[in-house]
Amino acid sequence: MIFPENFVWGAATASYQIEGAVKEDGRGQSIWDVFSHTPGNVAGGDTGDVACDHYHRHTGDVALMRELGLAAYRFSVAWPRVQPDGTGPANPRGLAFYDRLVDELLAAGITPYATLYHWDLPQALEDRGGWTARDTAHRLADYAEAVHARLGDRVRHWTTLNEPWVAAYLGYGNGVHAPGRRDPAAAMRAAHHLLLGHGLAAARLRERGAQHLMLVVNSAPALTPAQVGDPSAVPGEADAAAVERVHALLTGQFLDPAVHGRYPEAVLEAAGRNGGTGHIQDGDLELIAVPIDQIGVNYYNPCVVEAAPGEPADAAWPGSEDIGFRAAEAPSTAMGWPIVPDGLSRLLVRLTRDYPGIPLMVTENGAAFEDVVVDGRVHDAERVSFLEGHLREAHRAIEAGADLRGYLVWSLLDNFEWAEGYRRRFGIVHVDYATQARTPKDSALWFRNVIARNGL
Ligand code: PNW
Repeated sequence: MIFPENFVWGAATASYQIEGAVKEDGRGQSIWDVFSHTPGNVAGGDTGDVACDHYHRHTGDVALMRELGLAAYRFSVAWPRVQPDGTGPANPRGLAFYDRLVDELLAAGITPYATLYHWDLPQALEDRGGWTARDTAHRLADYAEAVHARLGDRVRHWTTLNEPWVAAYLGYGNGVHAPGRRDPAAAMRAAHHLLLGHGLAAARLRERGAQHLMLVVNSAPALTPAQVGDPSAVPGEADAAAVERVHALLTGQFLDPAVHGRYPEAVLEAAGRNGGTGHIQDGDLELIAVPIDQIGVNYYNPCVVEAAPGEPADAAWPGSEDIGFRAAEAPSTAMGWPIVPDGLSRLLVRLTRDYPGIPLMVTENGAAFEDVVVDGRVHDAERVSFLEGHLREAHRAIEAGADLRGYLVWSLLDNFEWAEGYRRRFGIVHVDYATQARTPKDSALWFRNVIARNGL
């Protein structure tokens, strides 16, 4: 099972999840510093204060990436390192860290993929309304310009946002993520302002000559319980409508505006019943629909739903009031997420159909398991089988016509898994947080072979 020539193999991380060094070189506070330091928000009271100490260990970590044969490394830039208060002149000491990292990656023959926003909003901006405030979108564009001015001569691949659905609905809807607000109307405003920020930042990067622009969404096919494990199952009318609505709320809400310059009807209806659509101003959709060069897809598991009038609404899903969210009948990871590899092929094929002409990249795929180091090894056979199963489906999608250009595993390192803290390990490299020792798991050694032979 060989992948196309020039298929991009790599791994991904995010700033707050690995860097630590939260007070160094003038870094300001982010919403995740405040949120994780507020008791009750993160399992075990964990914070990103130290994390993988990548800020001090980046040289060794890049050497590790090279040993694994990664062709690409997707990282994110911490906005509060660049602009401690989210506005104003850039902090050169904060940018210098990414400058060093990029130079090391290039020297190792690894292509840097920079993400501008992977959820660590400067707290000073949150104090002015965060993503519920329209101004934050303009601030993102200024920040994007500052980062591009420093790194744009060497970084060719730029992502504006990572998973705006999570940032909006877990951050402002059900409060599971920072800033921990619980208000569906706020979440819908946040989603729009994130999109506006994407468009304004993308336009700014384009003006500066950026050529590979990507928006990264967490996407998943919506499936009925019967469709899990049975691609031939055909849902009834009501269930099919539920599936389409969930798809519109999760994926269409972001990709339809960004690519086609329009919102799905289901999103406008949900906004109408949750605070109104007044925040969507004339001309916004034109600003949002700046052409992008690639769609990044983070896939973990499908959304299993069925029509269920009278179910209590899920706080993270305004617009889904008559839809029931179900557990899939499938084995699951340590996150409790069902393992459904063919969800990936279904998704990639659909995205190619809905957004033709825009290449796709799997920007995250991976799983948490209960990994233990035994005699210097981590035998994570479950992760190997998870990754292998998903790669088979990625290959199948390509054969079915999906324009898939690369695959990045989440994650390079075990790291701060947001509300789950350090107890959930997604890395292909194990991290002992007491010593910061890195141990490549069996999955890392397996992945090195996959990369070397460009397939399975
Ligand atoms: C993604 N959910 O987050 C992120 O991009 C990563 O930073 C994260 O570590 C990874 O997936 C694994 O979780 C998500 O609850 C976090 O639906 C939570 C959800 C989805 C994605």
